[in-house]
Amino acid sequence: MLRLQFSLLFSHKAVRSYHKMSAHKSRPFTVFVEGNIGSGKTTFLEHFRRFEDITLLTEPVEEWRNLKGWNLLDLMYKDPSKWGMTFQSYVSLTMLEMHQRSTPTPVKLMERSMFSARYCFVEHMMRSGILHPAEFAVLDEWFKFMTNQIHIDADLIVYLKTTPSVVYERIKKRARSEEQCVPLSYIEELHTLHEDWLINRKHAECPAPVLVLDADLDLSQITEEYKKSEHQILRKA
Ligand code: DCM
Ligand code: MG
Repeated sequence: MLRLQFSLLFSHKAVRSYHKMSAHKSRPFTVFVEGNIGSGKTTFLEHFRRFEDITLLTEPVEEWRNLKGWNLLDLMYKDPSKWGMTFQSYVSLTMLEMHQRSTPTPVKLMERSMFSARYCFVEHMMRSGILHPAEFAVLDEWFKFMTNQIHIDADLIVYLKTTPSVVYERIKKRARSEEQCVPLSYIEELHTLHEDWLINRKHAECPAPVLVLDADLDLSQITEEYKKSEHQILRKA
């Protein structure tokens, strides 16, 4: 009897310490920052640099611009039908690597995700006929495999909501060389796809609750807007 009680006590203790350990080692609170091109995603991430215990993962654009010397972003914008598939499959790979990257902090903030790649950019390429239906089918099968077989953590999506004409002006000012040929109609279509995914929930799975911020505001006012998300992202009581 005594032995039984002792072993029960021991096992309770073991369970408690196991929980402590797993709580400590548990995965970080994971936030995706989503929004149209030029919506200020990178600026939003920079805002959080002042806080401790948060890992910032910016979109791997530099990797897309230099894969063994090849600028896939540029190739894709110059000849989307030829390079769209190659570009989006490399985007998926680099995004998956970001989703899988372990972080030493309790909060992980990521610029975009595999989900916006699929539901906004690949979706646009499919609908506009840039991707051949067979190319789309391959990308979609990869996406389904990755999201079904590999657990992708997501706790919150911050949606930097903008008006297409506002970000269009910003993109022209920012003058990222590859994007200079982008027409307003493309930005409008991407806007609709973000809205359909995150607000209207029309055609796809949304992996986490969505916090919407007004990202039309200019730099002098945007900090106040960003601050509205600190509470949820930093998990303050
Ligand atoms: N981009 C893309 N497809 C993706 C993700 C991004 O074509 N799946 C493009 C859009 C921008 C550039 O990459 O031209 C970087 O995105 P942003 O400026 O929105 O961070
Ligand atoms: Mg950016």
